[in-house]
Amino acid sequence: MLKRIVTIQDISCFGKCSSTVALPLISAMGVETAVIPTAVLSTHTGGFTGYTFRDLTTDIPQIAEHWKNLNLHFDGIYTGYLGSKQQTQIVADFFDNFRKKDTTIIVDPVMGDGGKLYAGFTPDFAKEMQKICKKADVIVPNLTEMSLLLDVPYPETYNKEDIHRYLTQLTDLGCRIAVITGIRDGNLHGAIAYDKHSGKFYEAYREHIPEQMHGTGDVFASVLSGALIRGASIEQAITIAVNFTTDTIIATVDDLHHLPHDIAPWYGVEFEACMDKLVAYVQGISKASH
Ligand code: PXL
Repeated sequence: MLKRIVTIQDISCFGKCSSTVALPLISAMGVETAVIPTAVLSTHTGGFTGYTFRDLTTDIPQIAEHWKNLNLHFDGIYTGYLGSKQQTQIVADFFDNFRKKDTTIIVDPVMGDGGKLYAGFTPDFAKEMQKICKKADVIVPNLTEMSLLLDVPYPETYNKEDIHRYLTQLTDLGCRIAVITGIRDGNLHGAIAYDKHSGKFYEAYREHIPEQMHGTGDVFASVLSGALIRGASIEQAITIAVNFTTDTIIATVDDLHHLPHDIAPWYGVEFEACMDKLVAYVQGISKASH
């Protein structure tokens, strides 16, 4: 039976992030992908100036109401960039209305990166974001979002013990599994997860590519969501997400140098060139579980 996810995040019309990444990637993983756009922007906010921003806060409850009448069922709910603080309550209500016992809820608490908030966000957004992290099964912050959620300083340096402590504190917010992305360890780059049910930590790494590219967090969270819904364990899911995200970064490096140096990172990663790898990773999940 085809599995179905709904992803709740913005549409950035240009710039390959959020819904325009989640839709193709999760679909390629063999999972139907419904969308609820939280806002429509002409581009993402990570570099471009002068972008348009249409807030869709009042549309979301109406979409949810219609879907409730249709009795739609979702195997996964995956949330990302929200368009307003009020949307955290609306999304929390959506979880309550659509969660069945077999639904997996993945929250990417999108708020910032590199120790800085994204344009339009204030630190108090974190208190609101905690509300939906509490109701999630899996949360996927980067180090900046972890520091906002836990109200600790952004860690410029850290060791594995620090990350393990942050992860357990993140699960204390109420979710079962926390994954911190963008972890550096020498020449490696990856993610560490903690599952409070098993009490275990899991890690996945690939080589660090010293280039800045926008939208990689959304690639990671989308692939993680698709893998979990296809039945991967959290260990398999972070391995696939780290591998695929790194594949897309490597595929983009050459073309990056054909664009002006300052704007190139804004154009996102060339995940389109790596779809065959994604399909192969998904086939690996079925083999592992049969
Ligand atoms: O990639 C996260 C993201 C999603 N959506 C919008 C953004 C960003 C990050 O800058 O601006 C609109």
